[in-house]
Order: sequence, then C-alpha cells, then structure tokens
Amino acid sequence: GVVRALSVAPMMEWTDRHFRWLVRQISRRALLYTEMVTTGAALHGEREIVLGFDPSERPLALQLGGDDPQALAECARIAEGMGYDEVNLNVGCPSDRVQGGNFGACLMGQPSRVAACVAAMRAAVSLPVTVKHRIGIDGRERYEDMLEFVDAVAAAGSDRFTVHARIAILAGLSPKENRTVPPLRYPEVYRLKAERPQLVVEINGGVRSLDAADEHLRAGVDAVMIGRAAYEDPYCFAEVDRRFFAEAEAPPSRFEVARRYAEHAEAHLRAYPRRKASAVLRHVLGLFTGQPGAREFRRLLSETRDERPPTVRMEAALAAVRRAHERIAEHRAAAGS
Ligand code: FMN
Repeated sequence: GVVRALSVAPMMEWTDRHFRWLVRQISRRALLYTEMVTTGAALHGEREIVLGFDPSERPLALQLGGDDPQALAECARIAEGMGYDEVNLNVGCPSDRVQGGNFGACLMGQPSRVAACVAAMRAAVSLPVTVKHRIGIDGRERYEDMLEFVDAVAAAGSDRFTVHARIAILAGLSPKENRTVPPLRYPEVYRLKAERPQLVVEINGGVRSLDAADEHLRAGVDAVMIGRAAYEDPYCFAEVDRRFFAEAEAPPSRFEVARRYAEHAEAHLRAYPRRKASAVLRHVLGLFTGQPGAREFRRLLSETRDERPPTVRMEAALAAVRRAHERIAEHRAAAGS
C-alpha cells in the first residue's frame, strides 16, 4: 500500500544514492526519495548515473520534474522497469531554472496540467503515482486554491499528496528563502485531510524530531516527510522502525553504521576511481550530531587533503569520538570523587 508513516524528503545534492544508502542502515522502513530528476535527464542522460540505485535503498520513490504528460509517462515506465517503488511529481520547487522549464511550484497554478501529467503516468504504470506540492504560490495563496488543485489532481488518480506546508513565492525569493520565509501553515494540511478523508495526505516542512512527527500523525495526517533534520542528524531515524512501523529490531549503533558506510564508500571509489572521496564522505558528517566528538568526527572526515582509504579515515574519526567519550567519563569521575 502507499501509506507509509515516515519518509525522507527529496533533496537536490543531498539525497543521492550514498545518503540514501546511509539512511537505510538506520531505518529499513522509512520511504526514501531520489533527488529531483528532470524528464530530460531521465530520458537522455546516462541512465545508470542519473537513475541507478542499490536495491537495498528500497522502498524508493523517483521524484520527477517536468510538465509534459507523455515524457513523464515514459519516465514512469523506465522507473517501473528499474525497480522503483513509486513515482512522484515535483510541484514544489521554486527555482528560476525550474520555473523557466514550467515545472516545479509554478504548476500549482495549472491544476489541469498537473492532472493530465498524473493521469498519463497513472495509465503508463502500476506503481503508485504521487505528488509533492506547496500550499500555494503567489496569487493562489488561499486554502481554497490548494483544495481546487488537490481535487483536480485527485480525480486524475494521485495516490498521495505530500504538502510542504507553506506557499512558495516565485517572484523575488530564492529556493532557500522559500524554505524559511513563508510561514508554516500546518492547520490547513490537517483541514485538507479532514475534508478529504479518502485521500492520503502527508505533511512536510519544519519537522525537527520524531516527537514532532508523532504530533502531526495524531492531528490526523497519514504520513510525515522530514527533510533537513534527517540530513543534519540522520541517526534521528534510529527509532523510526520500532516507533512507527512496529518492528522489533533495533538499528546498528552509530559506530557500526559509520564502519559500514566507510566500506560502502571504499567499494564505490574502487569501482569509480575518479570520484572524489569527499563527494561520498560528506553525507556521513552528521552521523554523530549532538554526541560527544561530533565536531572532531566532522572535521577529520571533511579534510580534503587526507588521501587514506575511507575505512582507515573512519577508524581515525571513530577513535576521536571514543576519546571524547572517555574525556567526559573522566570529568564525571573526577567530579564525583
Ligand atoms: N524538494 C523537492 O521536491 N525536490 C527537490 O529536489 C528538493 N531539493 C531540495 C534540496 C535541499 C538542499 C533542501 C534543503 C530542500 C529541497 N527540497 C526539494 C525541499 C524538501 O524536499 C522539503 O520540502 C523542504 O526542505 C521542507 O522540509 P524540511 O523542513 O523537513 O526540510
């Protein structure tokens, strides 16, 4: 089924296959998304580089950027053939480049076009077809505007609506500002679910913890998508499987995840010797966020001049973390004696 309680948001430059592999060591059940892939890149790019993934990343949704129903349908077929679990249409990105291509958030103003896109994808594949969108855009900022959009797209068969709970201001704000400046409007997402209970509604935007995710679920939405907080502190997903999916098993420790990731990085660099280690290691820098030694861990692994293999570097970084733990234990012992 399409209802999955927790997901990690699609994020350009961030949720590449390496970060997704990392998150999968921490949660087996959270739904993961690719970065946005334009229909042009999916259809004409080098397929393994643009769309390739490791089967362990599943369940995995491919997020597409585009506005042409036939091109999107073709991309959906490719996704299905490659083993993706879902295809998702981006109706939330406000960048100029994306607006220039008439896709992303500006499609909030063209409900019938989005409906045509979803209908074409729906007809092409048996995978769930979903949409990620905003509350609105400048000029269509009211709840009623969102409802009109959602009703049109629901009629075309969207299996889920993931609402980034703020508007995007297309004139004058950068994409980054568009993730902070327009205020969050959670109650309107709750209202959408209350007024359209048959739809699957996922809330997104500003969710910083699993406790916060829990509160949204209790307010009635079906699922919660977490973006920046998951990237900055990926181990915050450690409780997800037990808490939201009733699994019994605990995930591996941060140390174990770190070691596995270093092995993954090393294997990747062996297969692609011209890739930079930093391009892979950057995704693990947040693993010890909030823990003793986090800063040392981050510093040692982001040192670009260090050319030792990732597994060797990781052992050095973990040794620094252990020393930080020991220092704290010594302080405690000294204070207690
Ligand atoms: N949203 C998309 O739908 N597609 C993208 O490719 C995408 N790229 C992003 C890249 C970065 C670096 C960030 C920070 C966000 C991006 N977003 C993208 C938006 C996120 O998916 C999410 O909607 C937004 O960050 C709000 O959620 P959060 O507050 O939990 O981070």
